[in-house]
Amino acid sequence: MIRLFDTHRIRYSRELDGMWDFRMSGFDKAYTMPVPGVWEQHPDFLGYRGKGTYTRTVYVKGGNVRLEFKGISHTADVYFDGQKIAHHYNAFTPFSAIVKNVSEGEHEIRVEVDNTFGEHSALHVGNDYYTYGGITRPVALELVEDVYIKNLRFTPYKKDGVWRAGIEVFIENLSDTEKAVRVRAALINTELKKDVDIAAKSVETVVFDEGFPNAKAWTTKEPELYYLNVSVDGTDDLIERVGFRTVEVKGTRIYLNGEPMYMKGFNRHEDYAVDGCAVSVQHMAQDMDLMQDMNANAVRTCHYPNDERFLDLCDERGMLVWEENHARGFVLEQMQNPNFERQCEDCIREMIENHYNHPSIVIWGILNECASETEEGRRMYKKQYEQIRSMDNSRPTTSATCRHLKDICLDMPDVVSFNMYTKWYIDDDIKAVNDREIDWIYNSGGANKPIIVSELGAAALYGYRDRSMCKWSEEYQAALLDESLEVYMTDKRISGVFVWQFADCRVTPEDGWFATRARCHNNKGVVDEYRRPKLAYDTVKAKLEKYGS
Ligand code: ADA
Repeated sequence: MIRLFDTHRIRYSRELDGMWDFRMSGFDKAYTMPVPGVWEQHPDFLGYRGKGTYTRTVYVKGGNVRLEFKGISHTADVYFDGQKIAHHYNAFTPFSAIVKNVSEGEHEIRVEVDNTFGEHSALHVGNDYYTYGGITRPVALELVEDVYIKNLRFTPYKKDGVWRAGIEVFIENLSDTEKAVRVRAALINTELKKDVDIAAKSVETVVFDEGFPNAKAWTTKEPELYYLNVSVDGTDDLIERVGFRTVEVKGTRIYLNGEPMYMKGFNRHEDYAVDGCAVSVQHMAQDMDLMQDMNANAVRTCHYPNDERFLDLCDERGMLVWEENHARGFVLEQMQNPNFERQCEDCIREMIENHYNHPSIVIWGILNECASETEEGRRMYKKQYEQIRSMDNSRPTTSATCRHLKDICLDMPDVVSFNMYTKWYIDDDIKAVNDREIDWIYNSGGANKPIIVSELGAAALYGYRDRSMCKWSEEYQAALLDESLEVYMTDKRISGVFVWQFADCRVTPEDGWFATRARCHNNKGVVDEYRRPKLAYDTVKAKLEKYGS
């Protein structure tokens, strides 16, 4: 499934999950490979970095074929009957392509997938997570009319105590002639309609602005969701699931529906022992169940946009989301890769265009631990914050820094966030370091802003118990999290904490520094990669229950 609900009743849509033919460059053998999936699951490709080709045939009745790929890791070139129809970089954002006037019958789809590193890939690099290879998220094949709904945006707000919403419907006319169409939007027993003329080969935006007096708010405790059903002349439709909520920053707090909110939860990589990054819905649900069992109300999509089915789950469960663009720990030299700025810009645009309607996303993040201590870095941070605000001014922005006492970008985000590993990487007093960090933030552009501790934690090897409390033992990790959360969650200057990290994840073995991590995994999970709880599980559960309500 491509979403956790049906997005069409009129438009023909089917999913291309299943076994595709597969060839890996340099291998003579023919394979079949599951989609969604990662090729690393096959014994011939356990750690393979290269170029693989997926192929399958599809029968279509004829017409305009629209293919939607929710994620291919990390670069894709898509061919339809041998003609190239799309190129896309980045495993973590969706893309689509349309082939017009396809004849009835069997047709071939070929996807050339590349997960190699090099200058061509500024964001997927050797890192403290793994870049897998494959068609890692779902694929849908649709048939669209010459006039179809390209996208829609839902912006809820309150006026005079009544819920209202702006609804923007983006309609594309693929034909060579102008078209007159009627657009309908149905939401909570309200039916709206507008007639519009759309010029040939263009996109028109139809805007509704309406009150919904019977709407109930989306909150973490009661995440009320509604189906917004938009159609065009009864020949095309798009169904979105929306929630009425507002997010705003006032002084040093973040407000959800006018109430101060405290975000408490986990950093979660999309990585599961046997799934790789192609995490199944069952394992997404398991992650959600475990995080909520530990009393979390928030999750950070470290360090990239997430699978939309997980975001759907967050909408359903009232889980607050910090979603961020794809970047982890780049020094200035890496940010000066000639592809870096364009690849970041593409990622931000695709993230917001596709994830804007999720009520659970309450903050956009950028550039985790990048070169925010440099003037050149500052220019790029500024450009990315401006891009986000130009696309969405309904949510605050932030960035997780580790350039402690040197960061020169704290004046730009709405919320200041920092990652801190006191008593893991730096042996010092947790409270003293925290006080020093916040004092410095207040004097370096971050005054009068909410503060979030976006990462804190320690590593432990699952099953390694040692009552001496040495590092890497489960006992040490539990004790460090207990002490850290006590300091951060009782500090009234802090509006949220994200434990690093929910689950152990695979790291890139080719990279010298990360290859030194035990098992070639980042072992700071509260559960391991099979979601087996460590001692820290109950420690974090107790702390998140006690504080942050
Ligand atoms: C950084 C980084 C995380 C992870 C963490 C760690 O804060 O943002 O991705 O690498 O350090 O485990 O050291």
